[in-house]
Amino acid sequence: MMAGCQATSLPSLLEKARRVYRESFGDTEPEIAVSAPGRVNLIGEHTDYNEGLVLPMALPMVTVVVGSQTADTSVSIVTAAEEADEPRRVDFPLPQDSNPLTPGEPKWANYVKGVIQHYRAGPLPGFRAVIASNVPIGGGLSSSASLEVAVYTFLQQICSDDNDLVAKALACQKAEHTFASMPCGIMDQFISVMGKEGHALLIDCRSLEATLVPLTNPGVVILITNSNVRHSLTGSEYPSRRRQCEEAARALGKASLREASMEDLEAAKDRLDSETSRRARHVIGEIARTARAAKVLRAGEYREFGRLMVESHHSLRDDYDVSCPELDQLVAAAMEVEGVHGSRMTGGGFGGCTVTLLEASAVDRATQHIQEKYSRTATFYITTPSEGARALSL
Ligand code: GAF
Repeated sequence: MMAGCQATSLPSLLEKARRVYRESFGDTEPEIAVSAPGRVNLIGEHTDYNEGLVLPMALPMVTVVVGSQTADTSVSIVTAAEEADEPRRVDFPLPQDSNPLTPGEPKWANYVKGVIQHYRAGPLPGFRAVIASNVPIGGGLSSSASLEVAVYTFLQQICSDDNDLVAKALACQKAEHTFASMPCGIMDQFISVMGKEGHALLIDCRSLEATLVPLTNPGVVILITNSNVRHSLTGSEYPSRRRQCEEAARALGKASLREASMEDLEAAKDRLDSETSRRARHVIGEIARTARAAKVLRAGEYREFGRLMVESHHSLRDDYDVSCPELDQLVAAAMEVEGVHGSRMTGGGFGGCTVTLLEASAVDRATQHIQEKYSRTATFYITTPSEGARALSL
């Protein structure tokens, strides 16, 4: 699955989680194991919170939760992440109406607490669990959504609940809004819940309906390149882009930018400052590009799909201002290689990864060329569309 870097395999990740569980909880074995994937978005960036279209796929990289129900009313969670510079264990009582959970320290535990607080299919019993993940943190591949969805899936297992999948994605999104102060759209949680092996998913973020788009041609490869510039979306940039989009929609008299056309934008140009207008131009253009991209991908028109990817990158760089010099370098270098159809930044931006669509025969020369041209050290992952959250057997 990898070029340049080997992500821990699922069996080793699971084994690591079990070992940490034994070390943390008196040499007992966990009874339940679940996993939930990270994602890469092929196209449709910063459109989800504008009720637009997105086209992500679930990754083979996952967050795993192993654990067991207990007889009391407390929760104990340990992270197996070696690089954690915060305490690796948290213990707290289950929330009650009179005593809800609130965000605090350590930060990694907020995603877990948020999901527990918003889990509505309860009542929850006490439990203890260990979390292990091979989704790169801060790499723009949705490590947080995979953690939220994995925790939710674990809670479903202990409550024997097979709740509505859309409700599950929405509860995890709410956890991120309220416990991580990140006003994200629905894409990351949705794909982590619903991903399907061999398919990307065209998600309509207005109706929350999704259509499978097959992606199984062995001659075509999806390459993720990590810039190793760490992105963080909890700062002011993501919320301010979201606000600008809402402001643009209001000025255009629309419920969301999904309802707006380029003509509407042109007609309203005196009512919008130039920056807000560029933000809206990206979103309106990107929604149309994503609809077309899904169509041409289905038809196997990879060159046209690649062209749309590059157009998307330029729009994110020039109109939405969420790229950075490192991501631009990686895209430019990829596009110099014969056999590369397209490349773009993926996810929220300001660092993280690019996604590149290329011929299988071009992988070695592409990774070599990109690394030669890149001013830092890149990490490469050759990846395939994978399954959404699921229970694992122990
Ligand atoms: C982040 C958010 F979490 C998503 O909801 C989406 O807005 C994405 O940035 C940009 O497309 O991953």
